[in-house]
Amino acid sequence: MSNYHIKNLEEYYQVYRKSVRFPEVFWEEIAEEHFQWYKRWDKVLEWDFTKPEVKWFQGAKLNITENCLDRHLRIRGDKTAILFEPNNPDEPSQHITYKQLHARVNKMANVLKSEGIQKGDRVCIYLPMIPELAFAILACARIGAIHSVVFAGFSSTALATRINDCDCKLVITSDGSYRGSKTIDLKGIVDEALEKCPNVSSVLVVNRIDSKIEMKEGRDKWLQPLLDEAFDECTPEVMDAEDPLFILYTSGSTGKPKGMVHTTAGYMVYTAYTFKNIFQYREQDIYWCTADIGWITGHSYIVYGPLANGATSVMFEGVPSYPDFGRFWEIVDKHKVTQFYTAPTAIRALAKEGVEHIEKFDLSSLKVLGTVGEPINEEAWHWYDDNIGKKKSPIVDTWWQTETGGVMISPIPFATPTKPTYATLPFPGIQPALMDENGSEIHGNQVDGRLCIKFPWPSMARTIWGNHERYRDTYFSAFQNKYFTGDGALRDEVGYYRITGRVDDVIIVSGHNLGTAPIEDAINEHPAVAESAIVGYPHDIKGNALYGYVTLKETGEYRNQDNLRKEINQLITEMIGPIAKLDKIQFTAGLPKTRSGKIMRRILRKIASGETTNLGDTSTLLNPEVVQEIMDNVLK
Ligand code: 7RM
Repeated sequence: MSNYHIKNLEEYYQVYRKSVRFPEVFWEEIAEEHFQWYKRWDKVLEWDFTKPEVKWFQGAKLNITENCLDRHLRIRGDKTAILFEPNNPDEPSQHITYKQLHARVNKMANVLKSEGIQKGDRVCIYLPMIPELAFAILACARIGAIHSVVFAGFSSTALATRINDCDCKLVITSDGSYRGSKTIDLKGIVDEALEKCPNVSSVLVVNRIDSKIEMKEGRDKWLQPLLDEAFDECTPEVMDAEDPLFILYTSGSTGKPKGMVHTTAGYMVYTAYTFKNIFQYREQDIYWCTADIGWITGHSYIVYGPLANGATSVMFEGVPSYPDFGRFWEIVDKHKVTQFYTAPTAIRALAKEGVEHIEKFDLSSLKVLGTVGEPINEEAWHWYDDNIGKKKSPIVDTWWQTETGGVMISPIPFATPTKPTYATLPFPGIQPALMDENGSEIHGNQVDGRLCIKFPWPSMARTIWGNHERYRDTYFSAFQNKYFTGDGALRDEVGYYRITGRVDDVIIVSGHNLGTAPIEDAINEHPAVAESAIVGYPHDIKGNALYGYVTLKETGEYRNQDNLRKEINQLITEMIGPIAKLDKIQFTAGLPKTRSGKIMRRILRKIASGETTNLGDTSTLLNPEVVQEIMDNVLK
């Protein structure tokens, strides 16, 4: 009996029940049947959410790249592993076979070794969506180095913070990147960041755009000549199940970004198993996830999950709007994509452009459509279903997080009947709970509450790099003995979940998590600014947009200062990146506060969303007069 590929709803419930009653047996069977281990585990699971401590497959020895590469060579060595589609449609696609991928990863692993990188060292990867990004990730995993990929849209300050937080020794980057009709000077950003990173001793540079860049003597090297010289075999490092595989930063509602630490065996087992089921993956499929590998979606469902299954994973360098809004559909048609996985913000942006961009292309290869990153609204869901899936491809609305490593709540195509805006049912092994504000679990259906998970799953993050206490405080202190997701959810009459959104100060803009605190910190750096508060408000395409309320040190004529608006956004771009720029900035005489001095964001959120009458309970307000002033001058 193989419980690897779930085929219908009855089987789902059967597998799910088993995964809850006998979690260790359940995961052990999957781990045993589908992966290669140098040594078997001594114990499947050990856990204690009060510490918190979670260990899966303790005692096992493995290398994840052996599972993603070597074991495929004999049976599918000439099959395409990575199908690279460049930004420029006139540049040829690259079909990188498992054999070629293996050789290129091994070469890169040997280069890293010759640069002095050893097991446990941290390597920062700051690259655009080019094949070298996948090679670099796997090369680190090959030698047991811990990769920390930083999305190449982050600014030099954000990059420096991340490099220093986990003390990376080496950075892999490129001269620049293509983004639609523009190029971006990535190496320049790295140079600026490294002025603040004394411990980075070497930088390996991929030549992507053939630009003239400065190479710092003794620190910077072009990667290609080193690869040309390197041997194409590198014995995989033997890793413990719980050895860290990677660090990936995610924004918190306060403080600096959190370096989520994922470990080897559990992450591999869970991402591979979810990939296969959620996309109903079959050997001949061409799978495409449009995310950037700089986010968890790309780590788990462009690189590790698909490759562990021997799949063909499309990697797209460009943007949905270049050369025009038909690009995604052109690629689906060109490569006969069978599974397509994207974000609601992309769907909404494409829906706005009209169907003529779709009609030119044959989308009949598609079997499964996926969405991830934020709640999908009903209109976008139907547009996707009607125009892309032609009502015959199930939509998997997959809910999960950087912290969870893999998809947690999602339909299983052809098994779970879908329902617009619902992520539907927990994946086998996942035990959700809805909690009320007093910390009690809410049982039964047709209820809503805060979404927690009450039992460990293999791919959960094990800690925050260098700050286990923050890990405990953030995720395991709000509700006793449970992992708190930070999201709110409701459960309908049949037990389907609908994620309603964040209940903390994280705002999801175009699918990117942004903490309000770091943006406010950036604004407050401006010499003219006294105080600021950021809230989200609904936006047609981005899901949420950012509204900033800013008070100035010098009052007087403060309301219309477009230069100041530009300067503030410039500061945010420098400190975080363009994704965090504010859509609207209102200068105000003051911010509404409670008697204890807390900014009442709830009120600001309502005003930014266009609410003018029902502001809820304002009885604890210290300064009601500012609310009227803010409402009178709200930006439409
Ligand atoms: C994979 C990813 C995590 C946050 C999460 C939610 C939101 C993600 C959905 C969703 C509703 C979904 N990781 N979120 N997927 N909300 N429906 N299908 O996005 O760490 O970047 O973000 O994203 O709020 O907590 S993430």
